[in-house]
Amino acid sequence: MSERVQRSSADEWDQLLVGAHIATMRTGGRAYGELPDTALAIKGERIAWLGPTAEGRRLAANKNIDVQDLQGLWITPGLIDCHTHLVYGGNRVAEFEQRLCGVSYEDIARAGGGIQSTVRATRAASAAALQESALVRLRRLMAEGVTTIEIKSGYGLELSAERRLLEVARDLGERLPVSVRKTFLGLHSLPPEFAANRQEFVHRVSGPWLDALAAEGLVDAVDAFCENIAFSVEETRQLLAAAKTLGLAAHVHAGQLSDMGAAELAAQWGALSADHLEYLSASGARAMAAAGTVAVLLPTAYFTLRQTTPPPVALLREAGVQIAVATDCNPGTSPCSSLLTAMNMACTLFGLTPEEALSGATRNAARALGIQNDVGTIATGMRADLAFWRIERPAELAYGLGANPCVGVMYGGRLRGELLRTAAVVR
Ligand code: DI6
Ligand code: FE
Repeated sequence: MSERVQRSSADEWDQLLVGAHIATMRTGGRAYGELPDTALAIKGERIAWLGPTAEGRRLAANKNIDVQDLQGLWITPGLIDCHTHLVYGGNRVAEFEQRLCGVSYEDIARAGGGIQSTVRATRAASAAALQESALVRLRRLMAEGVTTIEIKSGYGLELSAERRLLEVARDLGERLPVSVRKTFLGLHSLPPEFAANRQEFVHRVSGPWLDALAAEGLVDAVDAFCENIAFSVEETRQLLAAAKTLGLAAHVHAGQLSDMGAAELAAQWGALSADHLEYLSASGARAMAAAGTVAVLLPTAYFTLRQTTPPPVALLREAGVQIAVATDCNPGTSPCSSLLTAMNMACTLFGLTPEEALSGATRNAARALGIQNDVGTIATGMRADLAFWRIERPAELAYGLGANPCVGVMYGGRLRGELLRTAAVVR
């Protein structure tokens, strides 16, 4: 009986992958959730079956199914970059030079540079120009196995420019096979035209602007930069409350430069993630664990700002907080379009294990976006978003600097890349 069920489902498989090491990134089994001697069947956009190689071959025999022998490659879930500011105008290379002459990030921000200089360049840029520059960065990420990316607005800070950023983010996902999650980072920095009227700005962001953008289907989640150079806990709370009313998810930039209690706030409002967390108290970590709020670590921003206080990783582990890792790709604090580099730095600078770093860019990144039932692990029923690697063991993904062992990427069952040429197509 069970064989008949399996046989009838095998009739519907499109592809069977054999001869690979599979790192499912599921918990509870071997390291990296590795499944030895396992074949993976795909039907349409989804993983249809995982089981012993010999059985997979037998079920697929004499059927119209593509059987590919991957000859020792590793398969992981497609990587997920769960925190980026991918779309922006201009760059901040002059500020990079200033910082190297001793001017601090905060001083530059207070003098009207920093985020504000990117806001000026972004407001002046056309949608086409924004898309072209973001495409370059997105293609680099995708070449490293990224299949889902979160993209924040936050460099427009007026309704029309924020809309343009979110539309560009949406369009990137339509132009390329990658899945895009769109976050309205309305409270990123106070724009100069509201310098004398903070309250009015927070009111507009949390009220009419959020309502309009959400109604246009441009917002999956909101975000706020809760920091002494940006927005207070009370101001952030207003945006989180508005998001909750609309049934939208939330993220919070918390504890990047100081501990203002933003992690507690994020947890209290059931935010999916609190991000950065260089400055985090034990009570903040406990609150996050209790609420299931994921800690998104951004080591390339820490590196760029040459910070010296890493996030309290031991505390996060002890409290049982799930840890994700992302690029924070942005022109100011993380001009980085390499998630593998972020994974490396999560290990070398923050002390994560390579397995934690890879979980952070797959399973826990999915959780940080609320899409863990769809992507981030390899299991029957999950979307067939997969990355293929020429490596000996998965720790290699966090080990290299500037190395890219990705030889193919599959988006919803569709394969792109070199893999097509190097794997032996059996049938
Ligand atoms: N924290 C960051 O690291 C980015 N935004 C934020 O709130 C940096 C933004 C920038 O400097 O352009
Ligand atoms: Fe950020």
